[in-house]
Amino acid sequence: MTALTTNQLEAFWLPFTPNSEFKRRPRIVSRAEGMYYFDQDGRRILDSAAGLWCANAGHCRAPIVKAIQDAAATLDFAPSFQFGHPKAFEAAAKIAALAPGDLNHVFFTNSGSESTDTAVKIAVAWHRARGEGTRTRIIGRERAYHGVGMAGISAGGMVNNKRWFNALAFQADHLPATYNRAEQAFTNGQPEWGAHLADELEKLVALHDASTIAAVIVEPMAGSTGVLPPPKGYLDRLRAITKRHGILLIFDEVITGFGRLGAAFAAERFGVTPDMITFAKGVTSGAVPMGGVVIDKKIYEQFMTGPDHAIDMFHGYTYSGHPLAAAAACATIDLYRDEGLFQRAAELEPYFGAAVHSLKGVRHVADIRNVGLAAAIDLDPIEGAPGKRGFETMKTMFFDKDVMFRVSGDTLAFSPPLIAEKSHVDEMFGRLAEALAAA
Ligand code: PXG
Repeated sequence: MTALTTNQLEAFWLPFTPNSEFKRRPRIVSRAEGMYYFDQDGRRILDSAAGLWCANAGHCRAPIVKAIQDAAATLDFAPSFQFGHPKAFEAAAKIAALAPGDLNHVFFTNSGSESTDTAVKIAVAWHRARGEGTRTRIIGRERAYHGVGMAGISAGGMVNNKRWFNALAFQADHLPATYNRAEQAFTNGQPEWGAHLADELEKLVALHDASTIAAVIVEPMAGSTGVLPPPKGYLDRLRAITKRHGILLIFDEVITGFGRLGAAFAAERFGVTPDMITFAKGVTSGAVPMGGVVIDKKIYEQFMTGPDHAIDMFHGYTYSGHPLAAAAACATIDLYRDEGLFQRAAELEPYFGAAVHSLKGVRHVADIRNVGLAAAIDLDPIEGAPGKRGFETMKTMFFDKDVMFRVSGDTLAFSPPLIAEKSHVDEMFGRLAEALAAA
């Protein structure tokens, strides 16, 4: 395969990328298998990021590939407005079966961002349908990432996603982030400190009154801003406070869903059941775009009380429950079950945690956090150039050490496919230690 020329690189504006720099020396992969990407020259690169936190079953797995191929040849598209097709129902049932409590209904989207928009709209509509139409306020959290749709921008807590687009966003309040380096540095797993930060929700209730608040949305473990595991007891408190005030609790499990934390959902791992769970990424192991919201039956049933000819909720996407995505989801969830991949992630967690913490003391390492098969390493920023050390480390690792991972500022994030072996874990962190020591 020949390398792409500069002209061929020009048209595609890559998302969340410095494009000019990228096009001078592009990082391009053209094939994938299991734990590895391959570049156009056949160089093998260890995928320590499951793509973008999504290829949880590993890449190009045969049963998923076959399901997509069969679907493409059998039913390329079918509408989900007023009509249906079998695989969408099958996928919804499989997802609902994995979700805890009464989270029995699934609304399909195509991405995490659309899932945030959907969950927030359902929350506001549900309160209105019950006669509490004043409940419209959404509460997110600092350092949250809920995607780039309007609800994600509004409820999210990353400054670069907000400041450019603030004029378009709706007003939302934010709980404080749960991370505090002075209290939590180099914690392996959930920090002891920080459960009390959930009590800030009581202050927001006192300020605005519960009758104006529709929902709280949080990532059970913040992913994009650098793997922030919830402090012990934090999610339980959030659940208790939301329940007390009739506020819906939404877990954004776009990253934590489908085994990342060693259970189907983080809700299961942490023993806290929200009213809605948003998902995407791992539902198809990244093979076809798909997202959605798992919804508690009390919410769903509230919408089912109108006349027979009337639409119950004015929301949906052309590609909600797309046949290829639904087929991929069914095959992926079956593969997770058949290979016991969630359990496997749980079993590898102690080894993975010890391996990442072995980098404590390595040059430039300022903090390390982990839970499940997710870990982040904060590097000390280069003075006057925040983000540069992270960016340079990512490039060195990709080009010279054959390892791919995610970088956000000076934070490196690791989230390998759940099929990872101990040798892969040694490889990713061993090579990183070498690269940092030489930098
Ligand atoms: N919620 C969460 C918790 C996410 O992590 C989204 C929503 C949005 O999903 P879509 O499918 O619209 O992108 C995400 C996305 C990173 C990284 O490097 C994380 C995401 C996407 C790209 C990069 O951490 N998460």
